[in-house]
Amino acid sequence: MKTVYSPEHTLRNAKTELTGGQLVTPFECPQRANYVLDAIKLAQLGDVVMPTQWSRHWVDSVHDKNYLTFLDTVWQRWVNAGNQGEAIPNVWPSRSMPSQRIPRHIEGQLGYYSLAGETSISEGTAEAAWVSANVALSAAELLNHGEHSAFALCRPPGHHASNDQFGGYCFINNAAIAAQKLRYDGAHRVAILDVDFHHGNGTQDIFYRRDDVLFCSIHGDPMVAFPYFLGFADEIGEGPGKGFNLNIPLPRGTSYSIWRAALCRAITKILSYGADAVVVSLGVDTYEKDPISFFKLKSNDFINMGQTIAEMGLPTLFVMEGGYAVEEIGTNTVNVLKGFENPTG
Ligand code: 5XA
Ligand code: ZN
Repeated sequence: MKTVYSPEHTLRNAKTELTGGQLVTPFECPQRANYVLDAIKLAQLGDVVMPTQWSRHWVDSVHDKNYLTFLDTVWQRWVNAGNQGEAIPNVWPSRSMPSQRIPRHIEGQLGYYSLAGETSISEGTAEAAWVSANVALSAAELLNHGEHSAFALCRPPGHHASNDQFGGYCFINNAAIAAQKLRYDGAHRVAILDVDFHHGNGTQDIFYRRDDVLFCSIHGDPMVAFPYFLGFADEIGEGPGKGFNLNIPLPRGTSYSIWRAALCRAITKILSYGADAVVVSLGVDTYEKDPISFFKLKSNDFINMGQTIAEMGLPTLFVMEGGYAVEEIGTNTVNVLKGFENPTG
């Protein structure tokens, strides 16, 4: 399997994350992608290729134009306003202030265009997010050229980014734009299978009213896990999208046997949907030692995860999302990809 990777992910190198009332070094750090790349080379998974530059059209097709302008300009505007630290939102349009006006002040805009406050915007963040989008699009193009599978080593991740909001370490929704491209390239029906520990609220939101992209997610119960306000089992899609959204929230301490039963449920749904291609939002923060999650998957379980996904027999694009047990992220990610390539092994 080929991997698409760009060293320019390091443009995203924030120094602060608001967690536990403190500004800590972000869990989503450049070392993550470096560890994954090293493991791919060590396992001789296949060629590692650079992304090509794609038209903005693909990103425009899932994100609001004004949001993208905000993303492209926020850092300079933040600095110009005299701020010393990284750009962190601190006010939101809450239930008691449901105004849809977009503030002019950068502080107000940060709140308007964010869904969480842990994710600081730093110099280079927007540039890295655009490179990450190009990584996803280039990997999708490999499927268009007849590859059965490809791995987009995206960083920053994307599945929390909605049409017009960043947060949860995500800015541009890489899996969503890849699904858009696969549709355009001829797949009539695309399924997105999100196996990250966290619910992919952004991806769900983008496709919630559509029947041409099925979204299935297995994740920590949002009553007790980020993103808290989306990801419940009764969210099944709306309008033409009704029946094309499947959420499987699972409790603290979930082991692989329970998790795998959920995967098989999602796979049954994808097969009965008749998907022509699958995009896997591949987070490995389901791992037992992940510092911000609460499932109990072991490194070897990720091999079986890949093998089980392979049983669908569909063209599959893996898109990197979360995973913060940094020293094991390479092994766990490559285990999924190796499992996919050796379904019987
Ligand atoms: O998949 N999403 C993540 O791994 C980020 C979660 C951020 C929680 N504050
Ligand atoms: Zn996650």
